[in-house]
Amino acid sequence: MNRSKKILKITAIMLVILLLTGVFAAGAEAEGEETVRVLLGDVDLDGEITSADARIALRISSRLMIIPEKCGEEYCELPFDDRVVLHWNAADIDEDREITAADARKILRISSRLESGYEPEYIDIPVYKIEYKEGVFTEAGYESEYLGLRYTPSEGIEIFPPNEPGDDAGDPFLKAFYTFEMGAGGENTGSFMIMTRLISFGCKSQEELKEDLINSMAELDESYSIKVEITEEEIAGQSYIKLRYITEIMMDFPTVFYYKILGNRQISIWVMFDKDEQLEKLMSGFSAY
Ligand SMILES: [Ca+2]
Ligand SMILES: [Ca+2]
Repeated sequence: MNRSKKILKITAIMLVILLLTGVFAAGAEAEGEETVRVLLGDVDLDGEITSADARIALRISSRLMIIPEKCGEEYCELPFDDRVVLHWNAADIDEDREITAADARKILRISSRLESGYEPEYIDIPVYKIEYKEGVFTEAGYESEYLGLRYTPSEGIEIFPPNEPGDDAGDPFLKAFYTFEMGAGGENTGSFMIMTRLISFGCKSQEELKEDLINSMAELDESYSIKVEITEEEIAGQSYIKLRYITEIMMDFPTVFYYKILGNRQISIWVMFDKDEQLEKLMSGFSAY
């Protein structure tokens, strides 16, 4: 299999895995730099619950919209990432961590005063006020101030912008929530990819993420006989959760994921290789920004 086909294949598998290991946390309980208060149901953040909010929630539920065009002044100042998280949490009025038609229906009922015993409910959501910035390719390799990483490929390794995720490449949701930063690989060297994901329901600590991974992997293990090892490791001086597994789904590829929580993003580095020397060689290119 040539390299680009291999990368395309692993991108498709990776998305499946990311969906399987969905990690959402209640925003109100998480630690952020600052929190802002949001009225549940006020999806456009203009301070009141109207039929416009129900309409937006419905559009979000059918993946037709990510973020409303208008919002209250104090919210409009926030970076895109933070605003997505606020709109998202406000739309999930039944607080089941999903935006569905049921949320839209409930918001509509409140706006038409049909919801008996309705009391306004507010939640505090952490905001980070750091605009997400993708890394750049330089003469020496790749660097990202946001991630605090540089990558300098060793001999035989090339770096490249990773392929878009297959058929979903045009999906605005994927584009907003997942950023494919870069990939690297070469003949007989294995390959890796860095991607980041916006955590739409607020943020959790790295410890909580680790616990979630352990729990969701235990479930996977039962269903798919996946061997999993979860430890911690430093990359460029930062601590990452390291998840290593071998599975029949992956067949010939041992796989390692590195995860880190950074503000409202989850950073993943996904490595596929045949031998441990290849993993070491690939990872030795990382240094601190
Ligand atoms: Ca509103
Ligand atoms: Ca919901």
